[in-house]
Amino acid sequence: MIYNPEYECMEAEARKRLQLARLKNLVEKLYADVPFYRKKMDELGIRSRDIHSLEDIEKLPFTTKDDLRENYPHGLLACPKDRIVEVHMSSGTTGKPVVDEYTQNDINIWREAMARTMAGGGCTKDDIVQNCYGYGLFTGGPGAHYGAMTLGAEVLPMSSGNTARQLMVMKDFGSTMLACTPSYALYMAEEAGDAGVDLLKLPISKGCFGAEPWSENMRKEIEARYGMKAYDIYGLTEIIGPGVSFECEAQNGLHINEDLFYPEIIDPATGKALPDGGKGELVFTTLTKEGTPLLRYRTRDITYFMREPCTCGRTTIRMHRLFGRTDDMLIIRGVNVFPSQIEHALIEIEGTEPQYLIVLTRGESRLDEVELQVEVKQEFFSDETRGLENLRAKIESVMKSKLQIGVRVKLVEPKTIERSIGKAKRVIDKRAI
Ligand code: DLL
Repeated sequence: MIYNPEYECMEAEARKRLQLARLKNLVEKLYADVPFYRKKMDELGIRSRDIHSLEDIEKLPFTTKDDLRENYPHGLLACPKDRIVEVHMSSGTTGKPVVDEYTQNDINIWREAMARTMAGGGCTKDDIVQNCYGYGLFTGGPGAHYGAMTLGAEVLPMSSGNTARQLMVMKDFGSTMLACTPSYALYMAEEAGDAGVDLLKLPISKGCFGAEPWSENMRKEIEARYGMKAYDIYGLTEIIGPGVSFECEAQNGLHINEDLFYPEIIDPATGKALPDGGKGELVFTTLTKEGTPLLRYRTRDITYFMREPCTCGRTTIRMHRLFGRTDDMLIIRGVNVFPSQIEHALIEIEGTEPQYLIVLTRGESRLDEVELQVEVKQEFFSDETRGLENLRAKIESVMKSKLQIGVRVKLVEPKTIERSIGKAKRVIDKRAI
């Protein structure tokens, strides 16, 4: 079902006119209300009157994750603080989170974007949506919640974890749609087997999965294990959360809600627009947001645009499912983690050396496991083992509170971790995705 044909099936020229009008408005507003953008635009000598076509967007400055970090927490706010009704956050590069602050109107836009997204996966008012994306500061839980409610579906706000209870609810309440990370969907499927729950006999028939990289193989496996159609959904906290782009029944690229989020693909090295179909870094401008609107935000996600018409009837531009990122951000159990965050946390712990290695695996259980090898000062090894054990427990607890994920720490003697002459190799990712 197409939730909003007026915007999703808009004629191309009409959409461009709408995007241009919204872009000019945004530039005007950012210049007037956000000193950070005013300064950037003054440096480039550009104002909204210089924007005559969508191509002119290239004259405008980019925004990066570092800009968000430096302006934490409220530096990019574009409206009076008392208009904010909700806040979400995700990890930034060195510990400072990335913040999205929403006005009521922003929440309404998010509802609309997520209603389109979940309708793309077949959600209707008759569905019972088991929402196991995390709630709290993460955008996944509330995003899917708003989308399902807007469509009139029934929502089970499960949040992530407690798999035995997830399976019980799935069975007893007859969930028809699943919303979670793809790796958690597979983990639950494993557990279902052990718990004697036959997923193929349950009414669950579709799911919308995202927040982390996944492959066609994972899709096939989820579809086979649940007897469902599995749809890829994409988004990021900075832009709105989930709801930026989504697959339709054709499962051939993700439709971008481009009347709300203007997309570009650039060469990450030069910042220049790539010819159509070129694979590069995805950049978004939020066309209608009020709280923390962003101009040309560099997502660091790699994809290309697909402009051929889609069989579903939507006319929006599509992006290929992601190929990876231009930076070293890891997504572990759906949580964004930068190796630099780990490094920052370690520096503050007495007794550790700044040498570490992150080893990622995805075992039988299908959940990501993290081993953090840390070099510690020699004296710890000559000490009684209690010292080592205390240090290990301390690092684990610091990591848990800083990263929001459990990490198994292995302490190693100085000079054990292999040194590299060039860029240090901090991560060994053995997950087969
Ligand atoms: O993960 C928003 C979201 C929630 C999307 C639920 C889909 C479903 P962040 O925590 O800010 O927001 O992480 C955003 O996650 O830049 C991508 O690198 C990655 N990502 C998100 N969706 C996908 C996907 C949410 N479908 C970052 N495939 C993004 C691959 C994805 N990677």
